[in-house]
Amino acid sequence: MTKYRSKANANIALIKYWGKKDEELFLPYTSSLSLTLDALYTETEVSFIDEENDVFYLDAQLQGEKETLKIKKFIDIFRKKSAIDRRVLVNSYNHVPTAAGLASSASGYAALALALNKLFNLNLDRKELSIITRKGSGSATRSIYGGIVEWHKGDSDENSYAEKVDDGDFDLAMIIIVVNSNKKEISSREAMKITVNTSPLYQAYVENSALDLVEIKKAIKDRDIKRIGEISEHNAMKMHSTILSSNPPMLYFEGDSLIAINKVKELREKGFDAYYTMDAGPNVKIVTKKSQAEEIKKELLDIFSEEKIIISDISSEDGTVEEIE
Ligand code: 2P0
Repeated sequence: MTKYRSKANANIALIKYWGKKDEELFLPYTSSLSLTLDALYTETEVSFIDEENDVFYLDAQLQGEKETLKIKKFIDIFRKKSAIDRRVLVNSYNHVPTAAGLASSASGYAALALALNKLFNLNLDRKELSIITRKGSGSATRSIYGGIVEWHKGDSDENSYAEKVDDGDFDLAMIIIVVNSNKKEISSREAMKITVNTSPLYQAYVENSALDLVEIKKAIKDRDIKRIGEISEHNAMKMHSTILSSNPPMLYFEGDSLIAINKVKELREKGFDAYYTMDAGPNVKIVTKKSQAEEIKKELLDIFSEEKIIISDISSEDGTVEEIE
Protein backbone atom coordinates (compact mmCIF):
# COMPACT_ATOMS: atom_id res chain seq x y z
CA MET A 1 0.00 0.00 0.00
CA THR A 2 1.44 3.35 -0.98
CA LYS A 3 1.15 6.13 1.54
CA TYR A 4 2.24 9.74 1.22
CA ARG A 5 2.86 12.39 3.83
CA SER A 6 2.78 16.09 3.05
CA LYS A 7 3.42 19.26 4.97
CA ALA A 8 2.12 22.77 4.35
CA ASN A 9 2.47 25.86 6.52
CA ALA A 10 -0.29 28.26 7.47
CA ASN A 11 -0.29 31.77 6.05
CA ILE A 12 -1.46 35.17 7.26
CA ALA A 13 -2.48 37.74 4.68
CA LEU A 14 -1.01 41.25 4.76
CA ILE A 15 -3.24 42.21 1.83
CA LYS A 16 -6.50 40.42 2.55
CA TYR A 17 -8.81 38.23 0.52
CA TRP A 18 -12.40 39.02 1.43
CA GLY A 19 -15.12 38.32 -1.10
CA LYS A 20 -15.77 36.12 -4.10
CA LYS A 21 -16.78 37.30 -7.54
CA ASP A 22 -17.52 33.72 -8.53
CA GLU A 23 -18.48 31.43 -5.69
CA GLU A 24 -18.41 28.25 -7.74
CA LEU A 25 -14.88 28.81 -9.02
CA PHE A 26 -13.60 30.65 -5.93
CA LEU A 27 -12.57 33.72 -7.93
CA PRO A 28 -11.90 36.59 -5.51
CA TYR A 29 -12.61 40.29 -6.03
CA THR A 30 -9.09 41.18 -4.93
CA SER A 31 -5.62 39.77 -5.26
CA SER A 32 -4.01 39.07 -1.89
CA LEU A 33 -0.57 38.64 -0.40
CA SER A 34 0.55 36.63 2.61
CA LEU A 35 3.41 35.47 4.79
CA THR A 36 3.87 31.72 5.13
CA LEU A 37 4.47 31.04 8.81
CA ASP A 38 7.07 28.68 10.14
CA ALA A 39 5.38 28.04 13.50
CA LEU A 40 2.04 26.73 12.23
CA TYR A 41 1.63 23.84 9.82
CA THR A 42 -0.41 20.80 8.88
CA GLU A 43 0.90 17.33 8.10
CA THR A 44 -1.35 15.01 6.13
CA GLU A 45 -1.08 11.33 5.25
CA VAL A 46 -3.12 9.77 2.46
CA SER A 47 -3.58 6.27 1.09
CA PHE A 48 -6.19 4.39 -0.93
CA ILE A 49 -8.72 2.26 0.92
CA ASP A 50 -11.29 -0.28 -0.20
CA GLU A 51 -14.26 1.35 1.48
CA GLU A 52 -17.45 2.87 0.21
CA ASN A 53 -16.57 6.40 1.35
CA ASP A 54 -13.52 8.50 2.07
CA VAL A 55 -12.42 8.43 5.71
CA PHE A 56 -11.09 11.58 7.37
CA TYR A 57 -9.24 11.85 10.68
CA LEU A 58 -8.21 15.25 12.01
CA ASP A 59 -5.79 15.19 14.94
CA ALA A 60 -6.61 11.48 15.39
CA GLN A 61 -10.36 12.18 15.67
CA LEU A 62 -12.65 10.55 13.13
CA GLN A 63 -14.57 13.39 11.47
CA GLY A 64 -18.33 13.45 10.97
CA GLU A 65 -20.41 13.55 7.83
CA LYS A 66 -20.22 17.31 7.23
CA GLU A 67 -16.44 17.59 7.44
CA THR A 68 -15.92 14.41 5.44
CA LEU A 69 -18.27 15.62 2.70
CA LYS A 70 -16.22 18.82 2.34
CA ILE A 71 -13.00 16.94 1.69
CA LYS A 72 -14.80 14.32 -0.43
CA LYS A 73 -15.74 17.12 -2.82
CA PHE A 74 -12.13 18.24 -2.87
CA ILE A 75 -10.84 14.69 -3.47
CA ASP A 76 -13.41 14.40 -6.31
CA ILE A 77 -11.37 16.96 -8.27
CA PHE A 78 -8.36 14.62 -8.13
CA ARG A 79 -10.47 11.53 -8.90
CA LYS A 80 -11.90 13.23 -11.95
CA LYS A 81 -8.58 14.56 -13.21
CA SER A 82 -6.81 11.20 -12.82
CA ALA A 83 -9.78 8.97 -13.77
CA ILE A 84 -8.87 6.87 -10.72
CA ASP A 85 -12.07 6.20 -8.82
CA ARG A 86 -10.66 5.12 -5.44
CA ARG A 87 -11.59 6.13 -1.89
CA VAL A 88 -9.02 7.78 0.31
CA LEU A 89 -8.01 7.59 3.95
CA VAL A 90 -6.90 11.05 5.12
CA ASN A 91 -5.02 11.53 8.38
CA SER A 92 -4.37 15.18 9.06
CA TYR A 93 -2.48 16.73 12.00
CA ASN A 94 -2.47 20.40 12.80
CA HIS A 95 0.76 21.48 14.44
CA VAL A 96 -0.06 24.55 16.41
CA PRO A 97 1.26 25.52 19.82
CA THR A 98 -0.86 24.00 22.58
CA ALA A 99 -4.22 25.67 23.23
CA ALA A 100 -3.66 28.23 20.50
CA GLY A 101 -6.70 27.14 18.51
CA LEU A 102 -5.12 28.36 15.31
CA ALA A 103 -5.89 25.29 13.22
CA SER A 104 -5.98 26.50 9.69
CA SER A 105 -8.01 25.44 6.70
CA ALA A 106 -5.31 27.08 4.55
CA SER A 107 -2.51 24.72 5.56
CA GLY A 108 -5.03 21.87 5.71
CA TYR A 109 -6.20 22.09 2.11
CA ALA A 110 -2.71 22.87 0.81
CA ALA A 111 -1.24 19.79 2.54
CA LEU A 112 -4.11 17.66 1.27
CA ALA A 113 -3.63 18.86 -2.30
CA LEU A 114 0.12 18.16 -2.21
CA ALA A 115 -0.49 14.63 -0.92
CA LEU A 116 -3.36 13.82 -3.33
CA ASN A 117 -1.27 15.02 -6.27
CA LYS A 118 1.15 12.17 -5.52
CA LEU A 119 -1.45 9.58 -4.55
CA PHE A 120 -3.38 10.07 -7.78
CA ASN A 121 -0.11 10.24 -9.69
CA LEU A 122 -1.02 13.54 -11.34
CA ASN A 123 2.36 15.31 -11.23
CA LEU A 124 0.74 18.74 -11.30
CA ASP A 125 3.12 21.64 -10.83
CA ARG A 126 2.69 24.17 -8.02
CA LYS A 127 0.76 26.63 -10.13
CA GLU A 128 -1.74 23.94 -11.17
CA LEU A 129 -1.94 22.75 -7.58
CA SER A 130 -2.65 26.24 -6.32
CA ILE A 131 -5.53 26.46 -8.83
CA ILE A 132 -7.07 23.26 -7.44
CA THR A 133 -6.34 24.16 -3.81
CA ARG A 134 -8.22 27.43 -4.26
CA LYS A 135 -11.38 25.39 -4.63
CA GLY A 136 -10.90 23.81 -1.21
CA SER A 137 -10.47 27.17 0.49
CA GLY A 138 -9.42 30.47 -1.04
CA SER A 139 -6.64 31.28 1.40
CA ALA A 140 -5.23 27.75 1.00
CA THR A 141 -4.06 28.54 -2.50
CA ARG A 142 -1.28 30.65 -0.93
CA SER A 143 -0.09 27.87 1.43
CA ILE A 144 1.32 25.79 -1.43
CA TYR A 145 4.40 28.03 -1.23
CA GLY A 146 6.80 29.30 1.39
CA GLY A 147 7.96 32.89 1.72
CA ILE A 148 5.81 35.83 0.67
CA VAL A 149 3.04 34.74 -1.66
CA GLU A 150 0.64 36.56 -3.94
CA TRP A 151 -2.68 35.11 -5.07
CA HIS A 152 -3.48 36.69 -8.44
CA LYS A 153 -7.22 37.15 -8.48
CA GLY A 154 -7.54 36.34 -12.18
CA ASP A 155 -10.83 36.20 -14.02
CA SER A 156 -11.02 32.52 -14.98
CA ASP A 157 -10.28 29.16 -13.41
CA GLU A 158 -6.84 28.98 -15.03
CA ASN A 159 -5.54 32.43 -14.19
CA SER A 160 -6.50 32.68 -10.51
CA TYR A 161 -3.46 31.17 -8.81
CA ALA A 162 -0.74 31.83 -6.26
CA GLU A 163 2.90 32.58 -6.82
CA LYS A 164 5.87 33.20 -4.56
CA VAL A 165 6.94 36.85 -4.84
CA ASP A 166 9.83 36.76 -2.36
CA ASP A 167 11.53 34.14 -0.16
CA GLY A 168 10.92 36.43 2.84
CA ASP A 169 14.42 35.74 4.05
CA PHE A 170 15.03 39.08 5.75
CA ASP A 171 14.41 40.56 9.20
CA LEU A 172 10.64 40.02 9.03
CA ALA A 173 8.59 38.10 11.61
CA MET A 174 5.07 37.80 12.93
CA ILE A 175 3.81 37.61 16.48
CA ILE A 176 0.39 36.10 17.05
CA ILE A 177 -1.60 37.07 20.12
CA VAL A 178 -4.22 34.43 20.76
CA VAL A 179 -7.15 36.41 22.08
CA ASN A 180 -9.73 33.67 21.81
CA SER A 181 -9.33 30.18 20.42
CA ASN A 182 -13.03 29.27 20.25
CA LYS A 183 -14.64 28.30 16.97
CA LYS A 184 -16.16 31.17 15.01
CA GLU A 185 -19.89 31.82 15.17
CA ILE A 186 -20.07 32.53 11.46
CA SER A 187 -17.81 31.06 8.80
CA SER A 188 -15.60 33.34 6.70
CA ARG A 189 -17.33 31.96 3.64
CA GLU A 190 -20.72 33.14 4.83
CA ALA A 191 -19.46 36.41 6.31
CA MET A 192 -17.66 37.52 3.15
CA LYS A 193 -20.77 36.82 1.12
CA ILE A 194 -22.82 39.09 3.39
CA THR A 195 -20.14 41.78 3.07
CA VAL A 196 -20.06 41.64 -0.73
CA ASN A 197 -23.85 41.83 -0.90
CA THR A 198 -24.49 44.52 1.69
CA SER A 199 -21.52 46.73 2.57
CA PRO A 200 -21.72 50.15 0.87
CA LEU A 201 -17.93 50.39 1.33
CA TYR A 202 -17.10 47.19 -0.49
CA GLN A 203 -16.38 48.62 -3.94
CA ALA A 204 -14.06 51.26 -2.54
CA TYR A 205 -12.25 48.58 -0.58
CA VAL A 206 -11.72 46.49 -3.72
CA GLU A 207 -10.28 49.46 -5.63
CA ASN A 208 -8.09 50.53 -2.73
CA SER A 209 -6.74 47.06 -2.09
CA ALA A 210 -5.22 46.96 -5.58
CA LEU A 211 -3.20 50.08 -4.72
CA ASP A 212 -2.07 48.53 -1.42
CA LEU A 213 -0.81 45.50 -3.28
CA VAL A 214 1.35 47.58 -5.61
CA GLU A 215 2.76 49.56 -2.68
CA ILE A 216 3.50 46.56 -0.47
CA LYS A 217 5.36 44.79 -3.25
CA LYS A 218 7.59 47.86 -3.60
CA ALA A 219 8.16 47.88 0.16
CA ILE A 220 9.03 44.16 0.10
CA LYS A 221 11.58 44.77 -2.66
CA ASP A 222 13.07 47.58 -0.59
CA ARG A 223 13.08 45.40 2.58
CA ASP A 224 11.19 48.28 4.21
CA ILE A 225 9.52 46.56 7.16
CA LYS A 226 8.05 49.79 8.53
CA ARG A 227 6.24 50.40 5.25
CA ILE A 228 5.19 46.73 4.95
CA GLY A 229 3.66 47.03 8.42
CA GLU A 230 1.91 50.34 7.76
CA ILE A 231 0.30 49.08 4.56
CA SER A 232 -0.73 45.78 6.19
CA GLU A 233 -2.34 47.49 9.16
CA HIS A 234 -4.30 49.89 7.01
CA ASN A 235 -5.39 47.15 4.58
CA ALA A 236 -6.66 44.95 7.43
CA MET A 237 -8.66 47.78 8.98
CA LYS A 238 -10.17 48.66 5.58
CA MET A 239 -11.32 45.04 5.30
CA HIS A 240 -12.79 45.21 8.80
CA SER A 241 -14.59 48.43 7.88
CA THR A 242 -16.44 46.57 5.15
CA ILE A 243 -17.31 43.84 7.66
CA LEU A 244 -18.54 46.39 10.23
CA SER A 245 -20.62 48.15 7.58
CA SER A 246 -22.33 44.96 6.41
CA ASN A 247 -25.99 44.41 7.04
CA PRO A 248 -26.33 42.91 9.59
CA PRO A 249 -23.09 44.45 10.83
CA MET A 250 -20.42 41.96 11.85
CA LEU A 251 -17.67 42.49 14.37
CA TYR A 252 -14.60 40.34 15.00
CA PHE A 253 -13.03 42.54 17.67
CA GLU A 254 -13.17 41.45 21.30
CA GLY A 255 -12.07 43.47 24.31
CA ASP A 256 -8.65 41.83 24.30
CA SER A 257 -8.24 42.55 20.56
CA LEU A 258 -8.51 46.26 21.36
CA ILE A 259 -6.13 45.91 24.29
CA ALA A 260 -3.63 44.23 21.95
CA ILE A 261 -4.06 46.93 19.31
CA ASN A 262 -3.48 49.68 21.86
CA LYS A 263 -0.39 47.87 23.11
CA VAL A 264 0.97 47.72 19.55
CA LYS A 265 0.51 51.48 19.23
CA GLU A 266 2.27 51.96 22.56
CA LEU A 267 5.14 49.75 21.35
CA ARG A 268 5.48 52.01 18.33
CA GLU A 269 5.72 55.05 20.54
CA LYS A 270 8.56 53.27 22.34
CA GLY A 271 10.36 52.92 19.02
CA PHE A 272 9.50 49.35 18.02
CA ASP A 273 8.48 48.47 14.46
CA ALA A 274 5.15 46.84 15.26
CA TYR A 275 1.96 46.87 13.20
CA TYR A 276 -1.25 44.91 13.71
CA THR A 277 -3.41 42.90 11.40
CA MET A 278 -6.53 40.82 12.08
CA ASP A 279 -8.48 38.21 10.16
CA ALA A 280 -11.97 36.81 10.54
CA GLY A 281 -11.56 36.38 14.28
CA PRO A 282 -10.41 38.26 17.39
CA ASN A 283 -6.73 37.22 17.34
CA VAL A 284 -4.23 39.99 16.68
CA LYS A 285 -1.12 39.42 14.60
CA ILE A 286 1.84 41.76 14.73
CA VAL A 287 4.05 42.43 11.73
CA THR A 288 7.50 43.19 13.06
CA LYS A 289 11.23 42.61 12.85
CA LYS A 290 12.72 39.27 13.80
CA SER A 291 15.40 41.19 15.68
CA GLN A 292 12.76 42.89 17.87
CA ALA A 293 10.37 39.95 18.38
CA GLU A 294 11.72 38.67 21.71
CA GLU A 295 11.77 42.15 23.22
CA ILE A 296 8.22 42.78 22.04
CA LYS A 297 7.13 39.47 23.53
CA LYS A 298 8.54 40.59 26.88
CA GLU A 299 6.41 43.73 26.65
CA LEU A 300 3.32 41.73 25.71
CA LEU A 301 3.82 39.46 28.73
CA ASP A 302 2.69 42.43 30.87
CA ILE A 303 -0.80 41.77 29.53
CA PHE A 304 -1.01 38.33 27.92
CA SER A 305 0.16 34.97 29.25
CA GLU A 306 3.07 33.13 27.67
CA GLU A 307 0.98 30.49 25.87
CA LYS A 308 -1.06 33.22 24.14
CA ILE A 309 1.98 34.69 22.38
CA ILE A 310 3.49 32.92 19.39
CA ILE A 311 6.52 34.26 17.56
CA SER A 312 6.86 32.97 14.04
CA ASP A 313 9.52 33.34 11.38
CA ILE A 314 8.60 33.28 7.73
CA SER A 315 8.94 29.76 6.35
CA SER A 316 10.86 29.96 3.11
CA GLU A 317 10.13 26.29 2.42
CA ASP A 318 7.39 25.39 -0.08
CA GLY A 319 4.93 22.67 0.91
CA THR A 320 6.50 19.20 0.73
CA VAL A 321 5.42 15.62 0.12
CA GLU A 322 7.17 12.27 0.56
CA GLU A 323 6.36 8.60 0.17
CA ILE A 324 6.36 6.97 3.59
CA GLU A 325 5.24 3.39 2.93
C1 2P0 B 1 -7.21 35.98 4.07
N1 2P0 B 1 -9.35 35.41 5.24
O1 2P0 B 1 -6.78 36.57 3.06
C2 2P0 B 1 -8.57 36.41 4.56
C3 2P0 B 1 -8.49 37.54 5.52
C4 2P0 B 1 -9.90 35.88 6.47
C5 2P0 B 1 -9.61 37.33 6.49
O2 2P0 B 1 -9.10 33.94 3.60
O3 2P0 B 1 -14.56 30.59 1.55
O4 2P0 B 1 -11.34 30.42 4.80
O5 2P0 B 1 -12.72 28.95 2.05
O6 2P0 B 1 -12.38 30.78 0.39
O7 2P0 B 1 -10.08 31.21 2.76
C6 2P0 B 1 -10.66 33.35 5.20
O8 2P0 B 1 -11.39 32.83 4.16
O9 2P0 B 1 -12.60 31.31 2.83
C7 2P0 B 1 -9.66 34.24 4.62
P1 2P0 B 1 -13.09 30.36 1.64
P2 2P0 B 1 -11.27 31.34 3.62
O10 2P0 B 1 -6.53 35.12 4.67
